[in-house]
Amino acid sequence: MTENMNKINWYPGHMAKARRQMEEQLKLVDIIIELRDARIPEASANPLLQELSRNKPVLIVLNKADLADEEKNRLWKETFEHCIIADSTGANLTKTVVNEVKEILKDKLERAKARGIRKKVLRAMVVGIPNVGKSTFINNIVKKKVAKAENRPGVTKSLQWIRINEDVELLDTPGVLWPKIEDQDAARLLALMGSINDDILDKQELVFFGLDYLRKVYPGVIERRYGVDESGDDLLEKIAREKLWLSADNNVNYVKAVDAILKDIRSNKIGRITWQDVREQI
Ligand SMILES: Nc1nc2c(ncn2[C@@H]2O[C@H](COP(=O)(O)OP(=O)(O)OP(=O)(O)O)[C@@H](O)[C@H]2O)c(=O)[nH]1
Ligand SMILES: [Mg+2]
Repeated sequence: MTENMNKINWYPGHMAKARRQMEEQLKLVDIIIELRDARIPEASANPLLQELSRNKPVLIVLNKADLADEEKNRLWKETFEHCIIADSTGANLTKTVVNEVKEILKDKLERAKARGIRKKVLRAMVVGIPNVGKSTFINNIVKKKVAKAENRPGVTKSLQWIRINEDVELLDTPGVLWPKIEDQDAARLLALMGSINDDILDKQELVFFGLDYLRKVYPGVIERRYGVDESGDDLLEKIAREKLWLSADNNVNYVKAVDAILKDIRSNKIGRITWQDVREQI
């Protein structure tokens, strides 16, 4: 048995390549727009991206905010210097994002103007972990389906510049994770939200973890969704029996139950849930 057995890690070749290409493009970029998953604002921060973004201003977008706890969205927003809360599948975000970018780059724009450069195109690189919604966010901003978006990680494979208007260009990038995920609590949350290829995951373990967190932090939500008493060690079994996720011989069909619950957790079928709290500042 190797040391890494059962560890969650996913770093396919296209991510390493994307990282190199993002580094190359970085010199053309005025600002980085980093999408985080509002449900896991800390675990969805990629250390590689932090390295990449050195010296560039960063606008944090807490995306999928419609799936996260509204109150916690507000608390998280306060912890970042520049941050917007977004649902990229919802109302148009162009104005909010363009205004925010211009405000952050105000000094730079003024300097350009002073040097007689009339029109400076602002270039923003949109980065973030797989499946966080980068392509959807860009489509929302350009009001067109220019970037392919699907509900699985690893859809965007190459970099693509997209023009919003005469002032701003965005660069869509593939979601990148990092070669070795040291923090396995973060890895588990990434997996639970669907940012890691399901084929390599122990989904049952994820669901146990998920149900446990829900009954601790959001008491009542499991009961409301599945109509079962949420206490006890046999919660998964109780849910499966109540929902009739059974095999022919009347035993619990764990594969079916686990897949169904995981799907519910990833959409907002269980409710708006945030899986990480702002830590107390010491
Ligand atoms: N509810 C909700 N769903 C979203 C939001 N943004 C994106 N999605 C969904 O999340 C899934 C992934 O979106 P993509 O835009 O493909 O994500 P991506 O970050 O480009 O993914 P990769 O290219 O694989 O790295 C899609 O099913 C989107 O519809 C959001 O703000 N709220
Ligand atoms: Mg994409």
